[in-house]
Amino acid sequence: MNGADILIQSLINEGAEIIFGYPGGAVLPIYDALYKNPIKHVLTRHEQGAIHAAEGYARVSGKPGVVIATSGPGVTNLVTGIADAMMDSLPLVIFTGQVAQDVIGTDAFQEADVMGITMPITKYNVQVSDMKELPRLVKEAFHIATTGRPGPVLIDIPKNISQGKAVAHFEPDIHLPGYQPNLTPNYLQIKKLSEALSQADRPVILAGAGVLHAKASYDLTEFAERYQIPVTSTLLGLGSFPADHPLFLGMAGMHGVYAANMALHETDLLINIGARFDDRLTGNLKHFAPRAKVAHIDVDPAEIGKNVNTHIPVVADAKEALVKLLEEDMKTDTDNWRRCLNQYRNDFPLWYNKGEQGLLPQRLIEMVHQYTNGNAIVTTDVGQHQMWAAQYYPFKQPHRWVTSGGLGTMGFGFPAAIGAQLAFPEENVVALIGDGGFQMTLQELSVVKELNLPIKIVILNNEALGMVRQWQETFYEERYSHSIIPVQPDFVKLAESYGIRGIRVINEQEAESVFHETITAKEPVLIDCRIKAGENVYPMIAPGKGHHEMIGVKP
Ligand SMILES: Cc1ncc(C[n+]2csc(CCOP(=O)(O)OP(=O)(O)O)c2C)c(N)n1
Ligand SMILES: [Mg+2]
Repeated sequence: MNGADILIQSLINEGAEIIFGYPGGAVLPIYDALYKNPIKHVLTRHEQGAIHAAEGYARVSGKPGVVIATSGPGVTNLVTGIADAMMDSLPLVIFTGQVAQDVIGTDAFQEADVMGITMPITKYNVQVSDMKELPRLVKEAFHIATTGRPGPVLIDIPKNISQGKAVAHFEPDIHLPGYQPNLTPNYLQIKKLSEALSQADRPVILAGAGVLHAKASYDLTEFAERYQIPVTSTLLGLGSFPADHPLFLGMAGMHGVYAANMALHETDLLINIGARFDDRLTGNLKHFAPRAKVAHIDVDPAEIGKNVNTHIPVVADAKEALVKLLEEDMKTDTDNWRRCLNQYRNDFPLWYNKGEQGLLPQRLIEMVHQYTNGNAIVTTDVGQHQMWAAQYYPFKQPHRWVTSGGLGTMGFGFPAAIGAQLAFPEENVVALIGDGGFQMTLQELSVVKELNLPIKIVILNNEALGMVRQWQETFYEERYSHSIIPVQPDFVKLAESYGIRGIRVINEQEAESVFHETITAKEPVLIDCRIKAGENVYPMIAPGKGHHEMIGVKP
């Protein structure tokens, strides 16, 4: 077999169902192998589209997303997506073409230092130096990407390797002595956490994406219910606990719900399960959870104590830790605490100016929620619309929320919807996208048409880089420097030029009837929603402030 055939056979052996990619000189042998092989390949129209689609696929399915790109510009076009997957712990296996081994280091045509460029943004990267190693490297790549804390793994393949011939052995042993993720919690730490819980008056759980990666949502629900512990979540943790559950306080953080942020401020035992304590969640660390004993369950030991001083570290898979905690027998009494938080919830709920003229973005998301019965897979881009989606589309189930949390990548949401739809062809996938971000990856409309993917692209069009505009209004005395978009394409005609149905809505009534008619239709539709310009996301923790200092909170 040649190296490319060995690669494709190794992918099939790993159970890969679909590859997102883009061809070029250094991967021609691999594309030739794909020509002969039935494995499904989706040709996106830009490598960034391929990698975000793979992320969307991985996020909803839990399976690794597989990507192929050529050397040089092919790889550099992947960089944003690799960094995004690294920040949000998404399992990807990426294959990049490289110039032939004898010209590496000569500035050969389309040569880039892929290993150097991707070293800090991959969980692991390796360049193949011997073709016989390929089956083992592929197996190890899938293993590393999907175990412990998931992440992107990259294999760089020089062209002479994919072209050359060898006899391959397809049952390689994995040999990774330095990589042994610890999944099982230390018993003494579980004991300490149980004791702290039985002594606590005001415990709260902070659920992060680690709960989702560990598929531990049901264990989390059981744990919270058994001990009547209120639950809040990070942006990426949404869906890990049912949003309609009486113990759920809502999302915490910069645009979180007042009750959730006050729970973090007033708690005496903060149980972080699989969250990174990033700055958008914690606000000013000096004011973060000032009265709390902090317990942190995380499969990645490097996370513990990284940002927040931690009293009870538990290095473990979230599910294994919760199962062990459920074996303990504790007494808790959280009646007063829950009464207090319910009071906050009732007194300071999310609000918007319901009576106002125009199409309000918050109302629009509520309508999308209503017409999809709260069951859609929702992807978003980055900006105001992302925060409104997080606030106004409550998820009852896990693995339906696809957003770029860590890197905050504009251009993510639309291609991610393609990957999510390919993972679950029968599900209702709605991409909630800003007019700015859509213009970064809209070329993938071509893929939607080609594969007839019934994605609904809902553009929350405020003719602005809304989140930038909001910060300029609030913190830069309304100096709107380069945040208003003066010229836009006609998004309806744009969709039509790709052969996709496009509809414009300018008020609530139109939006209502269009969502009613199209949001669960079996064909792709782009809906250009002209939302009220100048609307802001509230409440908010301003930069440098603590959870107790939120602005835009209204009784
Ligand atoms: C690739 C990239 N460039 C710049 C930014 C900074 N940024 C964050 S939100 C935002 C505005 C996004 O505008 P739009 O897509 O229209 O969404 P809106 O905020 O209006 O809902 C910008 C420029 C980013 N997050 N990603
Ligand atoms: Mg916008």
